[in-house]
Amino acid sequence: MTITITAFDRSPDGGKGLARDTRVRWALEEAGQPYEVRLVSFKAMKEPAHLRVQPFGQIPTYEEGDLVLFETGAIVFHIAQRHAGLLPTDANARARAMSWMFAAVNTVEPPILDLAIAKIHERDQPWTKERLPLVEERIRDRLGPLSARLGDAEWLDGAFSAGDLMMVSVLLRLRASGILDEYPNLAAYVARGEARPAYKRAFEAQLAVNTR
Ligand SMILES: N[C@@H](CCC(=O)N[C@@H](CS)C(=O)NCC(=O)O)C(=O)O
Repeated sequence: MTITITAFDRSPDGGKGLARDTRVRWALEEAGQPYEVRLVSFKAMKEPAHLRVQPFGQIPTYEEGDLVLFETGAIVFHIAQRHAGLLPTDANARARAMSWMFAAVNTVEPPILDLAIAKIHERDQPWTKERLPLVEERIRDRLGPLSARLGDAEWLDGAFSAGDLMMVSVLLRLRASGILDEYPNLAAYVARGEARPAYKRAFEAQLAVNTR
């Protein structure tokens, strides 16, 4: 069955790979699954046809026959469950990988998003200059323990998993801020993720869309 995902017609990042379709493309590449992409404009994302697929008018989405999914955590988990390569076979190790997936989207991503919002959408607000250091501190509150847990390991819990795929994807958004480099083992962890052939294919595919 054909898998179709949605992505920005023109990503605001111009192809840096930070839009969330990249993590879905990456999961599909790791799983060796071909997919098609339906590009949507900002206007189309808020129209009824797209809202039926993604209630919040966002990308990415995932369609496979009758199955329609939104939320990257759910999409990557679905791909990981259906195909080998993204979740361990041992039940307990699988459950732990899921903990890292949730940690990525629920614990680490929110303060990173706050920083993007503060820098882009709230940059002209009179209180932004005062607020920024607080937002950055909340990111460090997450990266410190994450860095301690990773230590010298290659991945968060044994072999590379969907947990790492989500965590690396979330951390990538921090690179431009310089905060990631304060944690050399996390910067190296992200670089290991980016060095994976599947990531490179996903990155190139989204770049091709944004440089066409
Ligand atoms: N929690 C959602 C977030 C989706 C999301 O924020 N997508 C962004 C692109 S990376 C988007 O569509 N932004 C436009 C908007 O929210 O209007 C997920 O992980 O899928």
